[in-house]
Amino acid sequence: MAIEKEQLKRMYLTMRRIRVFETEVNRLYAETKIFGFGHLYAGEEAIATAVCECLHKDDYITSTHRGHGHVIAKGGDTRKMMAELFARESGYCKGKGGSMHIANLDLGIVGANGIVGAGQPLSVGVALSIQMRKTDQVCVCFFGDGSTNQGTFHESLNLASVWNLPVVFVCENNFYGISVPQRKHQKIKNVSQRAAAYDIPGVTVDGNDVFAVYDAAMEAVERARAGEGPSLVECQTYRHFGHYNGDPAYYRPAEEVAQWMKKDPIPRLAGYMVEHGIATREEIRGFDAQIDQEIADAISYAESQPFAPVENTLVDVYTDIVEEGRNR
Ligand SMILES: Cc1ncc(C[n+]2csc(CCOP(=O)(O)OP(=O)(O)O)c2C)c(N)n1
Ligand SMILES: [Mg+2]
Repeated sequence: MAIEKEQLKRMYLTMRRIRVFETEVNRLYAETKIFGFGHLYAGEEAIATAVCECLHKDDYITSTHRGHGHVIAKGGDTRKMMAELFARESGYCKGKGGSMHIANLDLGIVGANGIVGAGQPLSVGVALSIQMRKTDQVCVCFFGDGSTNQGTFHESLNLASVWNLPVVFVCENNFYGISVPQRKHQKIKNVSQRAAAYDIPGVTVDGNDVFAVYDAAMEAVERARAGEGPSLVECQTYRHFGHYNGDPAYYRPAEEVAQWMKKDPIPRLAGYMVEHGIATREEIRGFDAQIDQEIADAISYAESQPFAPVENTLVDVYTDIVEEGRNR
């Protein structure tokens, strides 16, 4: 499926936006400007970008603990995201969700999720609601290789298959679940093999190739939108940082890291654009400068905002101790 020139430039900008956001967030954690755990998406940008390019604004996504890239690709505002990470009131979840809980229903972002394997059943629920409301929306469910050993993965694929639900399961196989390599946590080579057990289509693509992801995702999205049911798209990739911001990832062989760095999806796309006359090197440098500025602005904005007030700590929290009129 052909991608228009302007669309490709937009995709480059999105990938670069995710990369700079994550690189800066990594620095901000190290400088203790922000706190907690940050699971960075750098290296995996082609997946969220290409998949979300196949979606409409009113389509849904479910996400993971490594969710910043999904939010940005689905149209999230980097200022509101950064404010959330800085625990400021103007963040997406009023500064109370943080990195692992960014949600925004206006953008169809059902939420990042700190519980591995929790996004799959959520996506089935969303897809069931689409089917019951008889709209042509779809739900994309992003998840990692490690989560495919959870019961929730199997239950969700089974139910989505049996009920023919409009959901696209997108596995971001970065070959590790924390420090455990995929070959030690499951015997299958490709996660997509598991589609056969639920009689749904399953494909494996190079997740660092934005075109390969786009083609596979578009086919699955169109199938779901046409009422033909779920698919499993496995995108093979590699994270540039450790599992989380404090992990130096010593368990990964240097040679393996070096091999994957050569397949970095961003220079790959830039190279393609230059080679095919879609953008000049100078234009690419202009795009990079534009994104650097945008993320710098997002950080200044976040730092200028007031903290989430302590008295609102229990507001909007489902587990609030019931106090008349407070928990809405
Ligand atoms: C139910 C549950 N079990 C364990 C954890 C701890 N945990 C956090 S991330 C992670 C690994 C996830 O690996 P994968 O699904 O491949 O995603 P990746 O981090 O590689 O993107 C684990 C085990 C958790 N958060 N939730
Ligand atoms: Mg993984």
